[in-house]
Amino acid sequence: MAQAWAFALLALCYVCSSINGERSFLSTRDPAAADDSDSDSDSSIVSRKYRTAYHFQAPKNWINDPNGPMYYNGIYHSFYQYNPNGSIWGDIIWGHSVSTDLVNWIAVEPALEKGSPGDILGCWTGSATILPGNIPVIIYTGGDKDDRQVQNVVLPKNLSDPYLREWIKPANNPVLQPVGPGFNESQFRDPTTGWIGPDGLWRIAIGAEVNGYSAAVLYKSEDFLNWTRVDHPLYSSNTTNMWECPDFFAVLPGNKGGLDLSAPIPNGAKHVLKVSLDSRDKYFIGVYDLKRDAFEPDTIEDDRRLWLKIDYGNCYASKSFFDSKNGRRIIWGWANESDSDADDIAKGWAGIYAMARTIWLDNDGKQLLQWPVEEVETLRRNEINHQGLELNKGDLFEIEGIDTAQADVEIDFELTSIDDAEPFDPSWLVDPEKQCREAGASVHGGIGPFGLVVLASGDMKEHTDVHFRVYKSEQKYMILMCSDLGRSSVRPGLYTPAYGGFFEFDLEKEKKISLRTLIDRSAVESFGGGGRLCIIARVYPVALVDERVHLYAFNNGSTTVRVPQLKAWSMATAQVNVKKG
Ligand code: DQQ
Repeated sequence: MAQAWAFALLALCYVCSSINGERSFLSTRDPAAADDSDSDSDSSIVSRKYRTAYHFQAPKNWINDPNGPMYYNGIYHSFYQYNPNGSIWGDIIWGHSVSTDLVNWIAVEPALEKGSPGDILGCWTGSATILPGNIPVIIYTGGDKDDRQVQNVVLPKNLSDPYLREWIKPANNPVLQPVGPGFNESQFRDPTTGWIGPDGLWRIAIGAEVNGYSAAVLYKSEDFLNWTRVDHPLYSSNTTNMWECPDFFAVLPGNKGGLDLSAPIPNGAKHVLKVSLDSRDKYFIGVYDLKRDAFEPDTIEDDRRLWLKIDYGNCYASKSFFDSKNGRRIIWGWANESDSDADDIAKGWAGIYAMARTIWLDNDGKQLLQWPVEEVETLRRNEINHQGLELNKGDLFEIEGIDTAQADVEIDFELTSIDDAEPFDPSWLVDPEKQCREAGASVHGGIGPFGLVVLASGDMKEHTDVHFRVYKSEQKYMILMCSDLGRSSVRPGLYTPAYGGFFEFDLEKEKKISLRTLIDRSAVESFGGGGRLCIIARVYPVALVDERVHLYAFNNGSTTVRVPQLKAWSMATAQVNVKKG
């Protein structure tokens, strides 16, 4: 079966791509080829078929950072940076949606509108905290008339409204100003959720540039209204630009349960500081020294390209919260469009969120793991199941019987031998995307590439490849995971990188490398190695609009890989902000 598909597609691809010794069934990256789209297809960017069916998005217009996510009295709240007037960034206020399951959302009135002295220029990113007495409070950044970044708070007008539709700005605003030696007034934003220290006082951290350093500056307060700056930051670094959207939380190694940062933290817990910079969300794992009231990473690399990332693809400004309903920590981040501003204006919308993910710490305490919240599985329909497949070098196996534009795929790969693993070069770690660009799905390797080809056109001119390669390092195996958009669309003018990252894998112990991919029209969100490495990508294949897209499992490495288990489902369309509450 697999062989048959390989031969059929081989034949097609010999026609559609140039062949040399290192090329096979998938045509290689060829930027010039991106210009050969037929012009009839150009207007297809406005097609509703590019709108995701179960990822979070606004009813229309532009969204960016997730803000103040929280679970309160039976309801999940998603606030979001929102432009009420168009589909590019501007006029930012807080959109607001509510949900009971993190999958289906009801759009309610915007929670925050700009216009008071502390937010005359806009209501930017912030966080929610539940105060004693079960009172939620939001602290957020506003731009004042002098273009300074200041922090404001708002409280719900009516606690008995289950959706908390209206929020009141107290007269105390702005509660925090960028004053103090070394502050850059226009680089002081994005306060975290508050946590209580051993002295019973609230703390928050705010992203700031101080004396040219990036810092998560620390403030204390008794009442969440009057704040004092602590004389040292929670953490700072001289290796980067300003950190946007800091997020600070606690996790227990190997424990999927989440922790509430304001509750007593159990022994053995670690702390995580996430910061957003260089278009990526990077994080440190370490300890929060209560005596010094400061965070200390376990390890710190001077080269920030080596810092761990929440997601190695198109994901930024993520924010987490403790879900007291299910005792887990949930994170979500913003996945911007990869088309042009003109495309977004034509579409009338821009921006989605990665699926809400449960986030926890690996057993060895060295990295975070993430997995889509289990509620997303309620959308699964008509399961298909294959067992015991064998993929030899050059095989493509078509996965049929589901809606391949809207699907959830779980596939395990088992290696038949590890003898052919090529040596790992540690210098690759600084630029895994380069590796993914150069070692695309069509380039044969020792072990790998193997993985999924998604959103492929019938003629294979368009395809997005999510795949692994296995390398042998001195003591361990290193896995390169790529999500290569180089041939994702024949439309011109799109951003089509090859995203990628490396993770360590104990192949002798674990035997299988798992891949889960959520395909949602213009979103491809992948979880490798049980959630060790996540990549969300935005793609716009013309085939999605004009024809039917295809889905394959493939292997293009010398070593045969077994697929002991492959399950896939069509995904139903969720009710995402379709009706007003
Ligand atoms: N987006 C917000 C800022 C934040 C940035 C403005 C990060 O508060 O720093 O929309 O994407």
